[in-house]
Amino acid sequence: MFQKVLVANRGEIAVRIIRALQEMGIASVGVYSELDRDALHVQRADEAYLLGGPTAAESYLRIDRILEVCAESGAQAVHPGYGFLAENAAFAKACEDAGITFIGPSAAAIEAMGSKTRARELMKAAGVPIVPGTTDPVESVDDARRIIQSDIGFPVAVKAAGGGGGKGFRVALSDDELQDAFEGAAREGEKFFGDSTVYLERYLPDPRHVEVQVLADRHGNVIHLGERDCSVQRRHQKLIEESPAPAVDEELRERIGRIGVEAARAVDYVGAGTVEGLLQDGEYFFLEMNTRVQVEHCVTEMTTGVDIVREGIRAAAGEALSVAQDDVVLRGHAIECRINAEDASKNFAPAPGQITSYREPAGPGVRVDSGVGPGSEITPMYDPLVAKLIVWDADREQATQRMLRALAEYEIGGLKTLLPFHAALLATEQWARGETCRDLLEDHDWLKALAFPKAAPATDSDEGEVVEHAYTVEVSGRKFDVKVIGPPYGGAVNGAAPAPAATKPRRAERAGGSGGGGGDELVSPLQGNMWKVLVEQGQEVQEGQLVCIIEAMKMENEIAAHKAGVIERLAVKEGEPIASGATIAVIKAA
Ligand code: MV4
Repeated sequence: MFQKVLVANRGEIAVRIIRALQEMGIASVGVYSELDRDALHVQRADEAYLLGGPTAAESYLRIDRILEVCAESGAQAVHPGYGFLAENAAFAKACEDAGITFIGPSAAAIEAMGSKTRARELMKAAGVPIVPGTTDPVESVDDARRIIQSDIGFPVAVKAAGGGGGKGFRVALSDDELQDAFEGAAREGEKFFGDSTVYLERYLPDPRHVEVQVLADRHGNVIHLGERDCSVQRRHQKLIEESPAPAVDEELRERIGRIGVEAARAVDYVGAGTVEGLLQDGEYFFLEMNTRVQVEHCVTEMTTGVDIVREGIRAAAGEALSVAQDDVVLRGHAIECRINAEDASKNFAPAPGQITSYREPAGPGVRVDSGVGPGSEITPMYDPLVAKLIVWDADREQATQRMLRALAEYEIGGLKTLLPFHAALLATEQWARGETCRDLLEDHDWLKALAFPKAAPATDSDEGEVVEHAYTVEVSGRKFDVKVIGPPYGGAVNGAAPAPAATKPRRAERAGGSGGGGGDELVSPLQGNMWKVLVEQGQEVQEGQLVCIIEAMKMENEIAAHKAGVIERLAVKEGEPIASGATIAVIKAA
């Protein structure tokens, strides 16, 4: 077994891996960017090294520097987590070449699954069912039209070969949408993956996203740990995951499990991996394989009791899996909610900022995997995941009740998060019936009802400032919670106050924190590239109307109008970089 492992990641997954290492008696080496000096994963690691500047390119994506830190620290292996370098075959290869064990599959397996056309070809050959369509790249719109006419029919999905997770995915319902879909998918493929190759699949109108967790070692053992349902997603970002899948019975579970195992065997997989697929009308199709540990691995850990991260480390070190397929027993039901720093009422706009007060839920069946604490800064530079809240209970209904209880217990001050969104969604009939909730996630009126309490109008000087103080008082032996709203006092607010969260300045929200303040200016809450501008100067817009989409960290972030009015000035152009805090538009009340 390794004595020392470098964790090439940040946030909750870095903390998760460090915890596994600690339990295994392995020393951990953390790495960080200039923005992450005070981050939790840095505090938790046994030792930590600066990688470089604030952007991912200057830090967590620097292969040369990470290998240098391995040499400097004496780490024998690297755990990549998810994102960043996790599915970078060149990194796996560079590790191999440097004599460092990459905790994951071979570079060849990463590469095979990285090309979606190659993966489809391999799976087809291995007898794994794929979504009907092409396994070869489609060269032109005319070729696509021919293939659709003879084999696939409309509607059709056009997907980028270098894609995955929905990037470079377009739908053409009929022939007149084909050219746009084809060119759109190719353009996105080029932009995000440097590869404009596309392929075609039959478009399934209402599938469920069902994936299966697999584990493999170097001794020929490949097992599966059952499936997860990740159908609650928006713009291809998963929001809620659960296991077992509501639409999967014992017979289908075995079939999906076998498909996962066969897919892994076909590429000589080693470690923890996930085979993603679509389930429609009892038919299951391979979609892609993620050659890494996934965000949602925790729900499977809860239902199987198997530590997936630990098994991945064992496998990389050449040890056999500690469980055989027959030992795997699924018990109860687990649900995971992704707690992102986003405002669901504003089209899931990013809401970075500093966490003031912070208290995690606890109690029976509750697990929190987070990378933050009080005072942590959620920067727009990295992904918006603050924490994952996972619960377990005997069945889906009770797990849902437990999740609602845990969400209510969770206190994250100073930041807008998806906590209220999850509480609202899990209370719906649609969720109770096990539906995919796709309509709700696009229902602007429903989402708008989740708006955070409006801040009082801005004041120019501190003179008119109004703050809210919460106190607990006892009157004749009975406890009352009172709120006093008025000018701030100069006394010690922190020391004697009930909790830091109780003192909440009621100033106007910082424009940067919400995508809009009390004024006319709509400012960018994050740094990125202007991907799409959907309004024109002089146009009238409604509050909450989509203004533009900013691409940052491979995520599309929708920016909505912070108020109704007329676009007096439009300060952005598609394709241009935009800084955090920069003006997008000036909207004057009509
Ligand atoms: C599809 C599809 C329909 N037909 N492929 C791909 C990435 C993943 N994020 C969702 N993907 C889909 N691929 C074909 N051929 C529909 C989706 C899809 C989806 C699937 C299940 C549950 C929710 C979904 C939300 C958006 C898109």
